[in-house]
Amino acid sequence: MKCIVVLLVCISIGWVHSRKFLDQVNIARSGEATQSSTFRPEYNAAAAIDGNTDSNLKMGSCSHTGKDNPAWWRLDLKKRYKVGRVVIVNRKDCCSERLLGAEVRVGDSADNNNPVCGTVTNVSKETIVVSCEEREGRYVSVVIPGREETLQLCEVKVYEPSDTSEEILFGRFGR
Ligand SMILES: [Ca+2]
Repeated sequence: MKCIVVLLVCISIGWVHSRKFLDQVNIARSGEATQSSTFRPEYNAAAAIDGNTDSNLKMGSCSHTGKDNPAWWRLDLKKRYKVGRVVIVNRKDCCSERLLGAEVRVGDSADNNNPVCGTVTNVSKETIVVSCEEREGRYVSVVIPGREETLQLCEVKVYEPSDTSEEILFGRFGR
């Protein structure tokens, strides 16, 4: 009997936490994206916030700049938010190394000149999670500083602070 009670309590706690994951909203979806240049019209900045995490460029859901210095992508959240995590889905069918050194910046400056909250140092996995530790701002930028480069983002998800990772549960299929 005692075991059953303990089991039910554990299931209940798990369910409450699961709801918490499900309720977390990707605030990037309601923002507006721009980028330094657009390689082809179908690779526009908005492709990185269309809710589709397909990492094959040819599927038409990745943003892709020309070769710029610096190459950048910027999301206007339309109002100030505290940012907990930024989840980037990198291009996987080719050229994932182009994202190395990219900085995620959060702040109120519309020219990308905001504090850096994380740098991409590993592109071995297509999903990259950057913790922004509740930095506040209206703009989230991804910038590749210091070299001429192409910036490709198959999805960028932005979450307000939370104590958990939706990616663990939903992975690429997250909202
Ligand atoms: Ca996409």
